[in-house]
Amino acid sequence: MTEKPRLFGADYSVYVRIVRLVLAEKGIDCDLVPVDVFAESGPPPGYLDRHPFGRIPAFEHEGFRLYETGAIARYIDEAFPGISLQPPEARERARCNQLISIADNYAYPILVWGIYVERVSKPAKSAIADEAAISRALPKARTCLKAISEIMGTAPWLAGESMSLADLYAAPIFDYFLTAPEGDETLRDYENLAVWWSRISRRRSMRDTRPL
Ligand SMILES: N[C@@H](CCC(=O)N[C@@H](CS)C(=O)NCC(=O)O)C(=O)O
Repeated sequence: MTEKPRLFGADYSVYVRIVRLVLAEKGIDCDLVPVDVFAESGPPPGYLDRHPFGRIPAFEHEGFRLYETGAIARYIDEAFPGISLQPPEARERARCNQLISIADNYAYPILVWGIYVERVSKPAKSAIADEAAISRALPKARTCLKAISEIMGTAPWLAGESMSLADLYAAPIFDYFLTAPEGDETLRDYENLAVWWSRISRRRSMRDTRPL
């Protein structure tokens, strides 16, 4: 009987949610240990021993400590039973990894920080949205959706015939992006992504990991 893994982080975090989605899709129970990196006092004492860069998530399984979402997600997929979330065929797996890189390097900063944080999150905290920043982010957001849409093509999932880590990386990013009117408007131009979104957003794992 393997020990229950522990995930350190907060439910609002895109990256923590990616790991929670991987765990949920594989049917693995896990303890979420609260760590709020955005708290005024910073992360709790000792957290930097788990994650020297002070980000969330961090992960521990039977004494094996890990940080960086890509490493955690692949470890969970390979070390635990359940459906496989990495395509077995080399080219589909390369597409899956390409999409993960796109999510890390372009979609997360542009769709979440460039659009969602400015348009939705800041006004919700009575701060003023930076319209110039949104205008600068919008063409880049289109580039993100166009690239993801082209890679997906006519497949049912982003990296091919089966749901993969690529879908679980993109889904929390899209969930925030689509709360902004600009997100909804942009998605309408990419029919395959709109169909993908209606497919993934209805999954139980998405409901169970929704930030409170
Ligand atoms: N490269 C990290 C990125 C994780 C990340 O950026 N997490 C965000 C929350 S979604 C964070 O901890 N931000 C705190 C900060 O930027 O100081 C990973 O893949 O896990």
